Amino acid sequence: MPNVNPDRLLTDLDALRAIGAQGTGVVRPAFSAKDMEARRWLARKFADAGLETTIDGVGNVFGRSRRAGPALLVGSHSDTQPTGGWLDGALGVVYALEVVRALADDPATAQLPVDAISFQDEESRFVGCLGSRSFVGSLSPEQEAAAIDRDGVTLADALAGAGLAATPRLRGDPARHCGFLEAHIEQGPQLEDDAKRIGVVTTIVGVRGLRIIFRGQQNHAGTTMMARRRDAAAALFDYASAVNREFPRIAAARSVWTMGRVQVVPNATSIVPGYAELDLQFRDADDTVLDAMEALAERLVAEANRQSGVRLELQRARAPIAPTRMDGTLRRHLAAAAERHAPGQWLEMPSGAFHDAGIVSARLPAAMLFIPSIGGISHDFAEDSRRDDIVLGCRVLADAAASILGSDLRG
Ligand code: HGY
Ligand code: MN
Ligand code: MN
Repeated sequence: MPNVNPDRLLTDLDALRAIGAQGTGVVRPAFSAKDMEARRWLARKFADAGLETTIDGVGNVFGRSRRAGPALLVGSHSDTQPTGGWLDGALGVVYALEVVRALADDPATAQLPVDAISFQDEESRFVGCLGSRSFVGSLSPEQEAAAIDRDGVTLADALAGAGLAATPRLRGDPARHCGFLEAHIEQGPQLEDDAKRIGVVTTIVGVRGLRIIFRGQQNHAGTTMMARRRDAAAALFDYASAVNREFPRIAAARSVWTMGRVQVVPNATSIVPGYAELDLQFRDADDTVLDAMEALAERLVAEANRQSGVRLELQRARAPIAPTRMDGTLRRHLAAAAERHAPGQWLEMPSGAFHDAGIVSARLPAAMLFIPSIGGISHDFAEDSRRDDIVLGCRVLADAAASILGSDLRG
């Protein structure tokens, strides 16, 4: 059995947390100074664990085992949301490091090859899952050219600022890897609600994002009578109300939609706004439901343009991510390991968050393991998990990795 070292695991997780720490959370947006500092730290840790380590041209940190393949690729991402939790992504990256060391520490598994990776920009500062898209060859030149963050920084500027513009980019070699495992916090309440300690993921949701632009007429808040106004913010509020009224009619059981980014210009109390932006993000595990939601969003724009003096325009706000199913064979190895370490305390479940495993699954068999999030909280400084759940999750992942590499999956 691979020899996971709890102190070593938790010490490294706490060390990574300290890079970009703010209160109980972490601020390490892709390509920021703290993100790159964390990547260099990780590269040193991968090298100390005996891996041939590279930080590639989009910031992916890749540690290649010196043992002959096919190898198992294990990892996640180490960039965070603007106000991120300390475990989102970081858990799976430090688990990958610990799985490498745990297998090496056991003579029975010491020859099994595990490659480790931290992908870049999973959190969509520029392109959601930028690093895994680049690694599997699905990052389009158009996506890259259009990539700009919410402060107007382009991806090209960020790459240059991080000193990566001329650095070669790694492309995953399908002959090198028999599969990809990603461990992650659940980021939701299901495991805690069901008193379970391990989740084996079945499907990962698809995500789409639209931006609705509202163009009206800026004017004086006192002298412009209501009938004469072309109030961009009022039109935005009406549109958002229409979404919340109409989306439930076509939504499926686990459909979600979020309007978490709003801009009103000039955002002043005594001025009728002439311009506004609303981001509408929606997710589901079924592409036909996503298609229906997108068509409804478009219909609501057309209806608003027929009724108000404010002009609405619909733009795509992010690279879409398609729903994906996790690999059945890898899932069975995760489930068997979960039963060995937490008998009866695990379940199979969908992921409401998207993950690099969803992108990688287009090129490699991929599977995911969840540990519980306390209170189901994530994408918030309050994000946390119990230390014993963190250790248990790593033991299950290491055990599953060893069983996968010992199986005929390696061909
Ligand atoms: O938003 C997501 O699902 C991921 O955590 N970035
Ligand atoms: Mn994540
Ligand atoms: Mn996240």
